[in-house]
This record gives sequence, structure tokens and C-alpha cells, in this order.
Amino acid sequence: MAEFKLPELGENITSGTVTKVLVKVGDKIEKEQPVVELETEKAVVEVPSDAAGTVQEIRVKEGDTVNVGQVILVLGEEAPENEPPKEKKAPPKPEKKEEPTPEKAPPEQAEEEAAPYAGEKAFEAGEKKKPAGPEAAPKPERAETGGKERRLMLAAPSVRRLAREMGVDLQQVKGSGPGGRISAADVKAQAGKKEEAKPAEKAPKELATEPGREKASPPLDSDKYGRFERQPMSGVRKSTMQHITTAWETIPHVTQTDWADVTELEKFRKTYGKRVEAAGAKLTVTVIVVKVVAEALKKFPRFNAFVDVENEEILLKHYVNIGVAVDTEHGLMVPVVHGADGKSLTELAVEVGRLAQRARERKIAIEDLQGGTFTVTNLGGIGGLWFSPIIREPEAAILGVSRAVMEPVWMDGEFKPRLMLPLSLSYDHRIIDGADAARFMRWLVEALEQPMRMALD
Ligand code: CAO
Repeated sequence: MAEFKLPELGENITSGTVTKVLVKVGDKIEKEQPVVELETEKAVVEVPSDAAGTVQEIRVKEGDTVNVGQVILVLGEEAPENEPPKEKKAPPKPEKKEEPTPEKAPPEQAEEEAAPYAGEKAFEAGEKKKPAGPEAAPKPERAETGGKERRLMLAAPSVRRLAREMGVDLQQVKGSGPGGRISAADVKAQAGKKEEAKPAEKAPKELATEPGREKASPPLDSDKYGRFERQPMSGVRKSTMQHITTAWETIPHVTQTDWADVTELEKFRKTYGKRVEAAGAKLTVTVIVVKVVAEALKKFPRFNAFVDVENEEILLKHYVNIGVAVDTEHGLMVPVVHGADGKSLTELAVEVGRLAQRARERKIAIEDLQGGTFTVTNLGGIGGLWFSPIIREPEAAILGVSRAVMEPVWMDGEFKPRLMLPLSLSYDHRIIDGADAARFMRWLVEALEQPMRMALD
């Protein structure tokens, strides 16, 4: 028997919330097989087992906060005796409280009865019978609440999550899909009905007594001006809040703006983009900017440095790892291109594409989020001109890229239409002087306008 404990996740991450348990008791698992999905302060990650074996016991469940070093699973050589297996030893039952018996509900369901949303675990119990992936094939929900059997519900985990967040009881929702499957739209429609039906001042009380829910954040609250909604923060949001606050409070920021004439570069991008596509990637503005920045950082090491306030030292990094801000539906994530200075444009395109996709699928590895020395954030796909990006502490600078726009530019005695790319460089004024920042920015602009500039000195 061996215990698998939550490993070090790095960079100040000490805990996470279990969003999904990916194995069942009795499963034979391989080394490196993901066993739980965990939402940390930085991202949702799959945690792989450090050993192969048979799952004897699962010590965590969805919604649990798990600390580094805490036991997640117990692994053994053999499958546990006497199927069906138990996921967790039932705690001693209080004398008066009537717990569901194994005939009424499987052990893991009984375990979940104590959790806020009894239906979730019943879903997993259904999964044991049919091994298909949960997102692909939603399983019925069945649970008992207060002795009253609940209806069988069909809904994907993402829909259940939405229902939880909106304070909607799936039991009250009429599914519009095949076989009564509940969609996200059905949940939203039900949330709308609930809000209409309830006088604001009564909302919290009604929710507290809603069947099948022992604990919920009221979806609507009110103050003297009207109603408002309380929304719990996700782990990614909490992390963003914490890191941005720290950076804002500790780093004296200055933002230097400029723009680069990328008319020629755009022609290059269109021409050679096809070759990069052959490698399965896209030669984007972001990729080109990462390449140019990687070169610039070798020439301007102060922009690739950390401040060690305690020792009053500047740590000049001899490696170039560029973080790329990615807008995902669960919040901002910044995967890191390691060794960006040693990569060709095509390699960078492949890597940026891979990282952005993994981040959006919530499948990014922790190591892909660590080790950055400088960050690029491109809002050009959305629009807008300059902005003031916040440095990712402990880095020293961040480059914001906005949408390239056609502008009349005075050239050779006349105005010519040129594609201009707005750039915003925020830097740590404790270690970078304004003149240095202006020089760094001019170098970037010249390199974007005349790529041979990169090889000049
Ligand atoms: N100027 C003009 N057009 C731009 C552009 C720019 N700076 N940046 C992107 N575009 C275009 C792209 O060419 C693409 O057009 P086509 O579809 O015609 O090719 C379209 O806009 C969409 O681009 P994209 O967003 O996919 O661009 P990308 O691959 O270069 O960017 C990524 C990848 C991950 C940086 C981007 O998707 C993203 O998430 N950006 C948001 C980053 C963010 O949230 N920053 C804020 C951090 S602080 O809160």
C-alpha cells in the first residue's frame, strides 16, 4: 500500500480545490496517469499519480480543498476485496441521524449526502456503471434528500457547475435536449424564472429552504438601491486578484507607449504564414512580437531581471522565458514559452499555439505556468489602442500589444497609409530608468519595422 500525496505545485501554490476525481476505487492506474483535476490559484491542472497500482481508497472528493502533502489516494498491488469497492470509509454514524443504507444508495453517495449538493456524487456513482467520459455522455443524477427520492437528471458536468454557480436546483429544470438532457440554456432559463418569481427581500430565505440544497450563496441580494448578485470567485480569479494587487502595491509602474510601422511585417506574415501552417501552427502577431522581444531581452538584460528587495540586488536572468497572456473563459492565464530566445518563429508559433490551447482547455501543466522572466499581452484580437499592463511580479516589465490600425503617416513628403501597431511597455521604475525604457521600446519598434535591425549589433 502506498499513499499518493499532493505534490509540490510550485510558485507559492500551497493548495487547490478538487474539481474532478478522475479515477475510481478498483481502477488500475499507470504512473503519470492523471488522478484528480485540481483548480489551483493559477489554473486548473490534472495531477498525475507518481506510481502505478490499484486504487484502494480515495481520500478526496469534488469541492475539497487539498493542501500540498495531503493524501489523495491509497494505492495497492491488488484490487480491493469484495466488490463493489468503497471510495472512502464511512465515518461512524451518529446515533440519531438516519443515513442512507447501502441498499438505498451506494457508499460514495452516502458520503456525498453531507456535501452541499447531493446530486453531484450520484452522478459519479452512475459513471461507475458506464465508463464513458463525463463531458461526452452525461449521466443521470439520482440522490435522496430528506428521504425523498429525486428525479433522474441528465446534464453534463459543465452544466451542473453552471447550475451551482447560478443557484439553480437541477431538479427544478426541464431539460430541452434528447431524453430530457439539461443544457446550459435550460439552466439560465430556470434562473430567470426564479428571479422573476421571487420578491427580492425574500430571496435568501427561500433559497435556504429550497429542496435538495443544504447550503447556497443567494443568487440575489438587495440593498437600498435594488437587487444585486453575489458571485463566488474562482481559483484563477482569486489568484489574479492576489497577484495583481501585490504587483500594483509593490512595483512603481511607468508605461511607455510607442507604435511600430508593421506594414512590411504584415506582408511577411501573410507570405510565410502558409509555411508555418504546414507545421500545424499560426504565424500570429503575438508570435512575431515574442520573437522580437526575446532578442531584445538579450540586449537589454535589465528587462529580463527580478528585483531582490531584501538583499538590494538585481537578478539578471541568463535565460529568456516569455509569458503570453491568454484570455480564457475561466479567466486570464499566462503560460510561459521557455527558452524563447532559442526558438525559430515556427517553433514559437507551435509553442504559443499549444500553450494557448492547453490553457483554454484547462489542461495546462503547472510547469508551463512557471519560470517566466518577461510577459507579452496582446489585446489586438479584440481591439483598442494603448493600455497600461500590470507587471507580473517578480518580473521587471511587460509589453502590451494593441490592434494594428491603418494610419496616415508622413513619409517622403506625403501622407501614406501604413499599418501601425500600438505598443505599451510597463516597467519597474525601481530598476529601469525612463531613458532605458525609451531605448528598449525604440529597439523593439525598429526591429519590428526592419527585422535586420536585430542582427545589427
Ligand atoms: N493587431 C491586429 N490584428 C491582430 C492583433 C494585433 N495586435 N492581434 C491579433 N490580431 C488578429 C489576428 O491576426 C487574428 O486575425 P485572423 O483571424 O484574421 O488571423 C485575430 O486578430 C484573432 O487573433 P488572436 O487573438 O487569436 O491572436 P493571437 O493568436 O496573436 O493571440 C493570444 C493569441 C493567446 C495572445 C490571444 O488569443 C489572447 O488571448 N489575447 C488576450 C490576452 C489578454 O487577455 N491580455 C490581457 C492581460 S491583462 O488582463
